[in-house]
Amino acid sequence: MASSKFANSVTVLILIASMLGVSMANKDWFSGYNYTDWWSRYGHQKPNKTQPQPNKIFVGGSENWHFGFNYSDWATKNGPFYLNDTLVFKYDAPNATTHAHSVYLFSNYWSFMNCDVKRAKMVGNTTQGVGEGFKIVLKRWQPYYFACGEKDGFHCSNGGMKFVVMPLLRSFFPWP
Ligand SMILES: *[C@@H]1O[C@H](CO)[C@@H](O)[C@H](O)[C@H]1NC(C)=O
Ligand SMILES: *[C@@H]1O[C@H](CO)[C@@H](O)[C@H](O)[C@H]1NC(C)=O
Ligand SMILES: *[C@@H]1O[C@H](CO)[C@@H](O)[C@H](O)[C@H]1NC(C)=O
Ligand SMILES: *[C@@H]1O[C@H](CO)[C@@H](O)[C@H](O)[C@H]1NC(C)=O
Ligand SMILES: *[C@@H]1O[C@H](CO)[C@@H](O)[C@H](O)[C@H]1NC(C)=O
Ligand SMILES: *[C@@H]1O[C@H](CO)[C@@H](O)[C@H](O)[C@H]1NC(C)=O
Ligand SMILES: [Cu+2]
Repeated sequence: MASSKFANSVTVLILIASMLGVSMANKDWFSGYNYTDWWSRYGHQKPNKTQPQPNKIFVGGSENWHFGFNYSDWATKNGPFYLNDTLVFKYDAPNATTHAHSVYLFSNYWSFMNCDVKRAKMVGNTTQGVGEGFKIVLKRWQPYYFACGEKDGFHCSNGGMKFVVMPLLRSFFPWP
């Protein structure tokens, strides 16, 4: 019993020794990376405390907010958006030739999918898109389900005037 334990200890010692030997032999492995160089490049940098500023995004870009444009597609291609970013909806006031538009927020995904504007909340009425446009700040970390509420949801379901935005948190560690 005792001798076999002793034998095991020896085996372990030999194993350790051989591992050390291997790592000693591979000592050069560490020198492949120039730490002095790394330090001179990054070591002295202080984390950049200046936060990136929130953006102002014009919904639809130069297309503004109108019937027959795919805003889901626009949102995918122009996202992601971040907390405290401002979305600006620009649309003309209705007259004899221009259709009315508005901005509604749905409380959940299913209302959004079904364009159930009756259960949505109007945030921008038909005249608020004029001039500087209707502005909304993405203050909360939640999905925002936007749509036009006109023609009982027709602009939402058939006019492409709907999109969802999930504002992201900007990086906690903006370094390096
Ligand atoms: C490592 O980088 C420092 C600073 O750039 C340089 O002075 C030094 O020569 C480099 N050492 C090697 C071994 O490349
Ligand atoms: C830190 O932020 C400022 C202001 O945004 C920027 O001008 C500068 O280049 C940044 N520095 C680094 C090291 O990222
Ligand atoms: C709008 O674009 C999205 C994503 O690109 C696509 O899945 C969807 O089918 C498009 N909708 C219409 C009505 O073309
Ligand atoms: C957004 O703005 C509010 C009010 O200005 C501020 O208290 C909050 O920290 C901001 N949030 C982020 C994630 O920048
Ligand atoms: C309706 O409004 C549009 C955009 O503001 C304008 O171009 C057009 O001339 C107006 N039409 C009438 C009949 O007032
Ligand atoms: C839209 O809202 C603005 C500001 O709250 C108000 O002055 C205007 O009368 C409203 N327009 C309509 C058509 O309800
Ligand atoms: Cu509309």
